[in-house]
Amino acid sequence: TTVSVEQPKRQDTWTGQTGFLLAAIGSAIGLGNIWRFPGVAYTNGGGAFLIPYLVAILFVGIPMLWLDYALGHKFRGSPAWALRRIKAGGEFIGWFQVFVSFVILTYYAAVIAWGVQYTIFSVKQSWGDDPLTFFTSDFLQVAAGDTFSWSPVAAVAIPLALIWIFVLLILGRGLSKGVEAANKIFLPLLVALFLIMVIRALFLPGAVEGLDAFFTPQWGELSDPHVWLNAFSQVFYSLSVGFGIMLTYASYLKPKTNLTGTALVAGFANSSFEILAGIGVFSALGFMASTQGVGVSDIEGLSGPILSFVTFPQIVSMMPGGSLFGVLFFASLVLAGITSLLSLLQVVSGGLQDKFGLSPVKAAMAFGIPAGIVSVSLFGTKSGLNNLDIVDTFINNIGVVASAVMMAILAAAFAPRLKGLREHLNAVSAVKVPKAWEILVGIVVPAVLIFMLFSAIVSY
Ligand code: LEU
Repeated sequence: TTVSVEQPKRQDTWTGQTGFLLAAIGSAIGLGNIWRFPGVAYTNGGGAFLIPYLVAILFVGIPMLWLDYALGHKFRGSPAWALRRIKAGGEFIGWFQVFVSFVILTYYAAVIAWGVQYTIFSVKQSWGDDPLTFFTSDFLQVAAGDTFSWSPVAAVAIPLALIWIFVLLILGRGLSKGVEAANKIFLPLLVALFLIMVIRALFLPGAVEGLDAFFTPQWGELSDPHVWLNAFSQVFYSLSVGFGIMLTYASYLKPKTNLTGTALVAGFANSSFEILAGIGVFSALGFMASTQGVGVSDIEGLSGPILSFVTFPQIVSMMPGGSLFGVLFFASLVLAGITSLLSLLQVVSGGLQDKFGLSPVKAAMAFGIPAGIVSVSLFGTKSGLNNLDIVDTFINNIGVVASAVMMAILAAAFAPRLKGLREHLNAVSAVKVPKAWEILVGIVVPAVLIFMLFSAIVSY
C-alpha cells in the first residue's frame, strides 16, 4: 500500500469532555442557525416544519453524528486517514470531505468580515435610508455608480484579510490552546449577546404577529417532498455532520469518552439555538411588518445574506435604540461564524498534519494563505454576493450530500464495519446505540441522501 505516514499523532487532545462539547456546539451553531433556519422553517410549513425537522434530526442527524464520532474516535485521524482504515479507496472520500469544508470556509470567512463591518456600521447606522443599495452597490460595489467613499478593497478585502490572520493565529496555536480556548470564550459570549438580542426583539411592537407567522403550521406543506428534503439538508449543514468536521473533532478526544451522550447534547443545543434564532428573527420581522403596515409575508429577504445585511439594517433603523440591537445582532453573527469557521479550518489543517506530519503552524500557513487569497478574490469583490449564492447552493445541495452518502455507504458496504463502530460507541459511551442504528446508517440514510442528490441534480 501507499501509506505515507504512521498513525497520526494525537498528543494535542481536547483538555476534557467540556472543551470538546463546547467546540462541537460552537461548530454546529453558525450562520446556518441564524440566517438559514428561520427562513427555511417559515417557507416550509412554519410550525408544521418542526415535524420533518425532528424526523430529520432523530433518524438522520443524530445517527450520522454518531457515525462521524465513531469513525474519528476509533481510527483517531482526520477524514482521509480514518476512511482509509476502512478501505484504501476511502481516502479519496476523506479528501473530498476536506474539499467540501475548504469551499465552505472560503465564503464563511467573507461573511464574517461583512459581519464585522456591519457591527461597526450599526453604531452610526451608516447604511442610511436605503440598506439594499448600500449593501449591494456601496458596500459590495455590485452595481456601477459607486457612491461609497472607500474602495471595495478597503471596505471588504482588508477586514477579510484581518479575519484570516486572526483565525490562522488561533489555528496555529494547536487544538487545545487554539481552537478549544477560542470556543471557551466565544461560545458563552455568543449565547449571552444573542439572548439579549432575542429578548429585546420579543418586546418590540408587532413581535407577536411575527411569531404567529413563524409558528402557524401550514400542514398542507408536509405533503411536498421538497419540504422534507429541505429539512434534511438544514439538519446536515446545521449539525456540521457528514463532511468531516465532527469526525475530525472526535479524533482529538481521549480514548475514554462518552461519545453518544455528547452527540445528543450537541444536537439539542444546536436545535435550541436555532429555534431561538427563529423567535428572535421573526419577532423583529413582525415589528418591521407592523411598522410598515404590511404582513410578514410581504417582506422580502427573509433569509441568507439579504436577511442579515439588508432586512436587519432596515429593522435597526426603524427601532428606537436600534444601534445597540444592530451591534448585538452582527456581533452574534460574527461570533457564531468564527467558531464554525475554526471547525472547518481544523478539518483541512488536521488533514495536512496527518498526511504530511506538519506542525499546526505550518499546516495553517500551507493552506491558510492560498485559502485567504481565494476567499478575498471570490467574496471580497463586487461579485461577492452572487458568488456566495452560487457556491452556497452548490455545496449544500451536492457537496455536503455527496460527501455524507459516500461515507455512509463506505462504512456500511464493508459488513463488519458498522457493527464494529456500534460496538466501539457502546464500549465507551453511556447511552447505548441500538442495533437499528446500523439499518438507519446503512440503508435509510443513504436512500434519503441519494434521493436528495438526485433531485438536486435534476433541478440544476
Ligand atoms: N454548522 C454550521 C452552521 O450552521 C455550518 C458548518 C459548515 C460549520 O452554520
